[in-house]
Amino acid sequence: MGFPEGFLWGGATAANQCEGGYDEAGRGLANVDVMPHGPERLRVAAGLRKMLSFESGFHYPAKVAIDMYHRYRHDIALFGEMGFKTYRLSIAWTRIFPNGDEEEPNEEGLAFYEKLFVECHRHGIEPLVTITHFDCPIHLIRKYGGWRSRQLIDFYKRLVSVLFERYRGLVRYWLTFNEINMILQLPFMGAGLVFDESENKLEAEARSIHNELVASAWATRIAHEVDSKNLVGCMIAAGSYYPYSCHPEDVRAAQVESQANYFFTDVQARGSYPAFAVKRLERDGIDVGMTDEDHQILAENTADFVSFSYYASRCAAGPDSDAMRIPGDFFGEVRNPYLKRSEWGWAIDPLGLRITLNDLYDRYQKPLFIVENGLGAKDRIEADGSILDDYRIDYLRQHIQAMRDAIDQDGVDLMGYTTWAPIDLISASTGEMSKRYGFIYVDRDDDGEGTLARSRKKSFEWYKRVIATNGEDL
Ligand code: BGP
Repeated sequence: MGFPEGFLWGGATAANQCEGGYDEAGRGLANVDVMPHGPERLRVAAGLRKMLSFESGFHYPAKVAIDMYHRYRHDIALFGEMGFKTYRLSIAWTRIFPNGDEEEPNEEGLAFYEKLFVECHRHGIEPLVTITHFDCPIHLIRKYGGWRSRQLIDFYKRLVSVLFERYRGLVRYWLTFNEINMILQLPFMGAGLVFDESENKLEAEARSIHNELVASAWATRIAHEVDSKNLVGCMIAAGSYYPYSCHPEDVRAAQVESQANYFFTDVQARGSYPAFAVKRLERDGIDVGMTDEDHQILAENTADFVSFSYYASRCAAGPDSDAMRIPGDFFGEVRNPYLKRSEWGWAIDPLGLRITLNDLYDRYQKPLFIVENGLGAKDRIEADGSILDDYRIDYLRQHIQAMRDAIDQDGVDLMGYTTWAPIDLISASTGEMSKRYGFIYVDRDDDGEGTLARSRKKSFEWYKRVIATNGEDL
């Protein structure tokens, strides 16, 4: 009993949040490069602000990030020391195709990731590669309007074909789009969308979503054609919706919210638009541009496994409810009174992870993979240089326990678990360093100052033991 043999323990990062080296070896610029830190960041992420530029006077964290571009050997060695079985990382599209629409890839970019994957294998670590983690080449945004354009499907197909060919034998596990459903909250980050005031925003979003879903299905097909050993997963930001109360209006509100969330994985794991989505599009008078070929590609190329991030459960209430609402909250606007929250207001709910695992497994009956889970917190350095992050250990311990219950008692098929993030990096939502997730501390502050030196926190030894005992010793 307990975690199955071969369970994939590890950690997850994203290129723009850790690599830096934004203009090295022929790399082009992406949307995530021009997102400043501070309050302006979320307006840009939401597509409400015209793209900024490096000259604007803001601090752009992705320029240097934690400099993993130059330090990956050292960082991967630390992951190896913790006993990682897998390391989830993302490819920066603009290292491979600097503009996104070239015919030929950039050899230096391809060579970089090849070295990185070889390094992983030297430490017995299987790479798990996210093809796009919130990145889209700026050129594709300027020239084609981002994922609004069907042409991006072709550019993405070219990208994935190059990756699958080049990394055959080095990479088996692939994810097509990180948190594909976050396009609803973060359309610039998720799809390179910047809105004109006159534009039908709903339609632009729906078309972009459709194009990404079709691109994802093509990627799955090409991956299997290139190497039958390839396994391709879809990926959403999960977290089940609870009704605020048993009032039917609250229950219905939770159902509607979860359908909107699961819509993405419904298409990716089942191969067609669910009935509620078809009706919704009809009601809104939106045409996503579905072709006969799209229908077929979606139907024939469903994901091999369903992966997701889990930070919090969510809560929904009917329009007349007296529930407390938090405008702009990422994880649902309704505050769950039974849950404690992190310093950033994210609800902490380990049992919610077991509930989410059951929901997803019931819905899709495909293997699941938790590819992000963790606690963003401010760390304090003690006089002797140590960092005693018991709060992080407690959070992870409770979530791992919930996973074990889902496996042991509910029979959920879970392939692996990668924490977000094994090393401190730039936060996606704030663009700052002080929201830390790592077992490894990085000396860098919110203004981009610091030596970038790495050091082990208390949680480092703890996670190492968890892996060594396959989740027995928590
Ligand atoms: C997810 C993203 C990650 C990551 C994480 C934590 O939405 O996939 O990129 O950053 O959330 O969020 P944050 O960095 O905002 O704390």
